[in-house]
Order: sequence, then structure tokens, then C-alpha cells
Amino acid sequence: MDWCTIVEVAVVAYIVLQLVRLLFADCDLQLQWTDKFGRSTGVLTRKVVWITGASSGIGEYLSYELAKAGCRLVLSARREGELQRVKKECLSYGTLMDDDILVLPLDMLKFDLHQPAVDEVLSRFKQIDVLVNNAGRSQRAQWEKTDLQVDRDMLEINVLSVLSLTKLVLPHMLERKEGHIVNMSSVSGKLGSPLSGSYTGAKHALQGWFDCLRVEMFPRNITVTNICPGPVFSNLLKGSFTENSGELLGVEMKEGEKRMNTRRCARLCAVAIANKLDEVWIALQPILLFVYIGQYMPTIAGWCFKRAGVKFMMKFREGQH
Ligand SMILES: NC(=O)c1ccc[n+]([C@@H]2O[C@H](COP(=O)([O-])OP(=O)(O)OC[C@H]3O[C@@H](n4cnc5c(N)ncnc54)[C@H](OP(=O)(O)O)[C@@H]3O)[C@@H](O)[C@H]2O)c1
Ligand SMILES: *[C@@H]1O[C@H](CO)[C@@H](O)[C@H](O)[C@H]1NC(C)=O
Ligand SMILES: *[C@H]1O[C@H](CO)[C@@H](O)[C@H](O)[C@H]1NC(C)=O
Repeated sequence: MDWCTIVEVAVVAYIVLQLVRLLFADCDLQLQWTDKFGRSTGVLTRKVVWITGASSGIGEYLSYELAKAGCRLVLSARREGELQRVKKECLSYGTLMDDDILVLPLDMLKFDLHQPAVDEVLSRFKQIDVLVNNAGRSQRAQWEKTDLQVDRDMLEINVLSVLSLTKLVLPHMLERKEGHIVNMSSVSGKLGSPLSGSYTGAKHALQGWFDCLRVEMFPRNITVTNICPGPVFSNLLKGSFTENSGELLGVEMKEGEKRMNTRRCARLCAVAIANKLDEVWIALQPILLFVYIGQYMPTIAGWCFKRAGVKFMMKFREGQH
């Protein structure tokens, strides 16, 4: 065999190996590698992490992962009782003292309360190392029936409230010359998800805002991470928007549905944060494959998704395959 053939065989073997890895993965290949060989979440010990939407779902379980890693935590959401429950569970791991966890009720839609909240965190801990913008609401609605007010409300909660809080925390991070902003985007921030027009639009917007921020902040030692989960068990569908303004979807996710386990998703989020990755995708197959095809072969993906149709796509989103 000459050198050319050896190189060709090596390249083909490498591609096949990556494809096989991908077929069995529940997250993008960089994150999968980092989970096994990257820095442990222990590097986050004693860091001050502020999580919005910590009373339920991904935010709740991320709080548990970070408590195990010994992070000092600020837990925010609207329901104080639920936040106290999460705090109790965090304390049960024995890594934190009562003083290390601040329960800070905050309605993200009350923009004028953002500055007092930031002040309270800083007066308590003197620093904010990581802000996790996780609070958010999803949607099920037909595009043409969606009230414009729903689009407005979606932008308020999933984009503008996040921008507002981030802008108030950034000056502190810039002053310290270190900091980490984490955005909970979605697979819908990468692909057009049928029956979630306003949600998909809002997550795409967030993605654009943060991709820009990342480049501006790099020389100033501030990291920006976008996390894009696919379907994960949580209470997301209970509080989702519909087509009509002011209405809640009120759907419970059921156990038999094919969605990622919340704990696993939170674990991968923690790895992404500890290793300061720019963007991660966390999803079961075949959604993960859809994201890869959408990113690397957009023309082929566009052709396929249109023809697959709404019903077919929704089967995967609702975990009914
Ligand atoms: N689960 C999935 O399949 C999935 C997939 C992709 C992306 N995501 C994203 O992950 C994030 C977390 O969602 P989840 O699935 O964990 O849903 P979840 O269980 O419904 O949690 C949402 C959290 O956001 C908080 N929240 C909602 N409105 C708020 C407001 N106005 N002010 C303050 N907090 C508010 C809720 O707390 P209170 O009700 O106590 O305020 C709750 O803690 C969202 O950004 C979502 O878009 C989820
Ligand atoms: C950048 O931030 C990291 C922590 O995120 C810190 O350890 C390091 O000292 C900072 N570097 C500079 C130059 O400030
Ligand atoms: C996170 O999302 C907010 C808006 O939702 C955006 O302003 C911000 O730039 C994003 N941050 C990053 C680092 O992507």
C-alpha cells in the first residue's frame, strides 16, 4: 500500500468512527468527549451560580448537579415554595451550608425588579461567576392562528427579560474581568420546529444575540455558552403558550414518552458549563441527527423536513416514536 491509500483508509475509518459515535450519542460529539475526558464539574466548587427558572425541570436538576459540585447558588423563579423545596434537596448532598444558597424569588417579566435582584445577589455573595438564563416558556400553536400578542409575550419572556438581566450582570463581570453567561436555548434555536412559531423565533433570536456577545466578550474574558436541548422531561408543556393570548397549554408529559431524563440533561449542562463550551446540543436520536443534518447540510435538511410534514415531525417532538 502506498501512502495515499493509507491516508484515504485512515480518513474513511475516522469518518465511519465518528458516524458510529454519533448514532449512539445523546449529545453532540464534542460534549460527549468532554463528558468523559474533560474537566470535572469540581472546577466549579465555590463559584457563585445564579440560575433562573430553578423551581422546576432542567433548572431544578441543574441546581442539584451544581450543588453536588459545591457551587454557591442563587435560585430564582416565581414560586418561592418550590425554590425552598429545591434548596432543601441541594442541602441534602452535604456539600453546602444554609448560607451558601440564596432563594431569590423573581418574576422575569417584572423588569424593574431585575436591578434590585442583582444588587441583592452582589450584597450577599460579592460576586456572580455564572448566570444561567434558563427561565422560559414553550408553545404549541398553528402559525396562522397565533395571536400577535402571543408573539409579543414570547419575546418578552424568552428574549427581552434575558437580555435585561444579562445587561445588568455584565458590568459586574466586566469589572472583575471574568464571568460566564449561559443561555438555555433549544434545538428549536437551530431548526424550525413546527407548531412552535413564536418559540422557535424567540430561541433563534436569543441565539443571534448571544453569538454576537460571545465575539465581543472574548477579549474581555467573559464566556458565553448556548445550550440547545431537544425534548426533555419537565413541566414545560404545562405553562406553554398556545395560539391565544393569556392561555396556558396545561399538558403533562407522560412517562412512556421518549424524552431525555431531566437528570441526564442537567448533568450534560453542568459539564458544558465547567468546560466553558460555546454551544452544545443535548438530544436523543433521531432529533440529534436532525440537528447535525440541519447544521451541516441545510439544503438537504430543508428538502427533507418540508416533505416529512408537520405530523411526522411532531411525533418526534412529542416523544411518540
Ligand atoms: N424541556 C424541554 O423539552 C426543553 C427543550 C428545549 C429547551 N428547553 C428550555 O429549558 C428551559 C427550562 O425549561 P423546562 O423544560 O425546565 O420547563 P419548566 O419545568 O416549565 O421550567 C420552567 C422554569 O421557568 C420558570 N419561569 C417561567 N416563567 C417565569 C417568569 N415569568 N419569571 C421567572 N421564572 C419563570 C418556572 O418557574 P416559576 O413557574 O416558579 O416561575 C420554572 O422554574 C426553558 O428555557 C426551555 O425553553 C426545554
Ligand atoms: C479569566 O477568567 C478566569 C475564570 O473564569 C480567571 O481564572 C482568570 O484569571 C481570568 N483571566 C484574566 C486575564 O482576568
Ligand atoms: C442569551 O440570550 C439573551 C437573550 O435571550 C441574549 O441577549 C444573550 O446575548 C444570550 N447570550 C449568549 C451568550 O448567547
